[in-house]
Amino acid sequence: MNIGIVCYPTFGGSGVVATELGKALAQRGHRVHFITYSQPVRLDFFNENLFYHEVYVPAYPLFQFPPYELALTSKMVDIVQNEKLDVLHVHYAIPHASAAYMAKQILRSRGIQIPVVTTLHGTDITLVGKDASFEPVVTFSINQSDGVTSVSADLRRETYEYFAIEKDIMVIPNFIDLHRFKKQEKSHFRAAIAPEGEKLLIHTSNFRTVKRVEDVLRIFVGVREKIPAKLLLVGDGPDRNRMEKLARDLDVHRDLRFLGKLEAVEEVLSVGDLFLMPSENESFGLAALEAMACEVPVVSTNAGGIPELNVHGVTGMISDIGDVADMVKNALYVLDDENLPRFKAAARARAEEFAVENIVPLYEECYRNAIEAV
Ligand code: GMT
Repeated sequence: MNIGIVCYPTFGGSGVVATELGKALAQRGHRVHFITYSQPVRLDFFNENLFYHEVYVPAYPLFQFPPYELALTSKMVDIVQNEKLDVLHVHYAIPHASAAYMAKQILRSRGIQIPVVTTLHGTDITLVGKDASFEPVVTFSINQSDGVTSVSADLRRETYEYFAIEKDIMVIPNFIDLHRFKKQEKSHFRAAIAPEGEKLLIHTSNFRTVKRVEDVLRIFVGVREKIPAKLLLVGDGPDRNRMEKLARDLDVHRDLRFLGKLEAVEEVLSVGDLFLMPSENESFGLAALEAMACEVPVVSTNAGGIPELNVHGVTGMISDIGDVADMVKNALYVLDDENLPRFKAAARARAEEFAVENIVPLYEECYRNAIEAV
C-alpha cells in the first residue's frame, strides 16, 4: 500500500507510535509518506520506502495564529494526489482528523477518493478533545473517518462516553521493537550512577501535570527512607523546574538526576530496577512498555489503560491515583531481592506480547477495511 501518516513529530507517545508504525510498514514493503511540520525524531535512518513531506506555514503579519491546519490540509491534498496514496492515517485527532476531512472533500471534488483512518491516542480525547472549544470538531471528524482506532479499551470506552460517536472503534494497543528495547550491558553506567549497589528507579515523561512527577519524587523519598536508592528522570516539560526545586526542598537532589530528553532511552532503562508511572491520565503508557521490554517492572496508578498493560502482582504493582504511600509500599515490595528477578522476567514476557510484529498487521487490516469502505 501507499500510506500517508500524519502525526506530531515530537518525542510524545503519539508521534513515537506513528513513526515506529511507519518504519515497520516500510520494512514490510509498503511505501510510507510522513506529512508533518518537522522531521519526526525517530525517523532517523534511510529506507527506500520512507518519505518525509514538510508542512510549511507561510508567515503573514495578519496571522496572530499561523493557520497550520490549512497548510497541512493543502499538503495532504498535494501528496495524496501526486504520490497516489491509498490511505491517509492521522495520529491524534486534533487537528489532524479535521484537516484530513477537509483534504478528503477537496480531493473528492477532483474525483479522487481517499480513505482516512484516525488513531486516538489519549489527551486528544481525555483532556483537550473534551473541551468545548474542540468537542464539536472532534466528534464530527471522528464520525467522518473511514476507520477509527484507539490505543486501549479504556480510551475507546471513554470516547464513547464523552462523544456522540457512531463509528466502530478498533482497539490497537501500542507496540514495541523488541530488538531495540531490550536489556543492554551497561554495567559501567550503572556503577557510575549507583556505585554502592543502590536500587535504581526511573521515570520518563514530558513533565506535564497529568504525569504527577511530584508523586515520583515523593515515592522516591519514601523508598529512600527504607533502602539505598537513586532516581533517574528522563524527559523535559513544563513541570521540570518546579520538580528540580521540590527535589532540593525534599533534600533528595543529590540522589537523583534530571537527564533531559534522550533519544537512546533504552540505554538508561537497561540499568533500571523499577519504573514509576504515577499518572493521573494515561491512555496506554508507552513509556512503561518501553521499560518492561528492558526488564524493568512498573509501579503505576490504575489510570486509563495502564492496567491493560501492567499486570498487578506480576509485571509490577498498581495503586489508586495519588496514593503515594501505597506506591511506596509497592515499590519496596517489587524491589525486594526475593521478588525483583520474578518481576523483571514477567515484565519482559508481557512486553513481548506487544511486539511490533504482532500489532502492525492489525493496522494493515484496518487500512484494508477503510479502503473497501470508500
Ligand atoms: O503522554 C503524553 O502526554 C503524550 C501523549 C501523546 O499524545 O503524544 O501520549 C499518549 O499517547 C501514547 C501513544 O499512544 C500513549 O502511550 C500515552 O499513554 C498517551 N498519553 C496520555 O494518555 C496522557
